[in-house]
Amino acid sequence: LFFNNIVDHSQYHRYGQISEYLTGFANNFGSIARKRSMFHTTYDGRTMDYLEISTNGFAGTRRAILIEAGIHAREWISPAAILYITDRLLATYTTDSEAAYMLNNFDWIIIPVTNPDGYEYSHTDDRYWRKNRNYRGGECMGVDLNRNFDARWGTTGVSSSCSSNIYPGTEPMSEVEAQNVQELVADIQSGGTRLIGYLAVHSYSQMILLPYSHTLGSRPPNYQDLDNYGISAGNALYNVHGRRFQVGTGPELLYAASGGSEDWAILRGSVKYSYCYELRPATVSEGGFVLPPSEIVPSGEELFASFYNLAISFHND
Ligand code: ING
Ligand code: ZN
Repeated sequence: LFFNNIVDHSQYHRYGQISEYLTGFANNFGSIARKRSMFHTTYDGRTMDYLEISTNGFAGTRRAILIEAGIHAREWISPAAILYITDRLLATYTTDSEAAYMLNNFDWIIIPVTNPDGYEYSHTDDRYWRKNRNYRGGECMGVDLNRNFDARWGTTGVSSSCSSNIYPGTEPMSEVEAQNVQELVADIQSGGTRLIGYLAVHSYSQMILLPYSHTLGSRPPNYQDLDNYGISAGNALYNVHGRRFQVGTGPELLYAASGGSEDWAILRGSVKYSYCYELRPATVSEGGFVLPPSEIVPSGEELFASFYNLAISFHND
């Protein structure tokens, strides 16, 4: 399945290649897709590239859905599945009713790799690297970007040891990657609440996590809708390849964790619907973070169906 002959979905790609694919999308679908770079470059000097898709001329009047993939370096299926979805949205939107629905009712902001330095490091040095590559001296390298956001920062699910995989940084939003996301969301939201959905994509566990992640003790005001839409999106996903994704909050299904982008999107970003997907596989014995590349397309197919289902729920809200 190579919708445009742009992206090779049979393997995982390096960051430079992924960035070139975004260029390819923008070149081939220039009237509806454009490539952008975020304001700050990363610690290792990379640009954080993303794609904007709009079928009404980027007028900024449509509601928008943001996809945040690859914030954790080793979760390679996340950028890969999102490249599949991006390719399919662009290549089939004139011929397929699902892609048309998604693109004609929403603008999409797609960040395929939200942690480019860590992602590259997981290719070159350490396949199990998770954090960014902000140097902090001695043994201490890297901040867990999904603990760095300004959402009950530092209160649960973190370690103050800077060598820990769940080190949240020195203060909320201390990391340029998180700042970039914050500024992008502020840009989209300027003048209102245009950004209606925030979809963070991780692996692994096969789950759709609902906010809040930081504690079991508090729920967003629209929790019942979030839960209903999540269950519906889980059923849509199941109907593609029979993979069951559990639906519930982080603390219910895994553990409590503060400073996550999913919570931040609601608490600070004025986003109405926020979800955190944990893609294939279900368990470490099925590969954990090291998912065979043959599963990129099936994983992308089921996630596409799930996002389509969410788009229907958001639109009918
Ligand atoms: N998982 C998420 C993490 O950041 C998570 C899971 C998010 C749990 C939010 C609880 C709350 O730890 C991965 N795969 O990183
Ligand atoms: Zn993750």
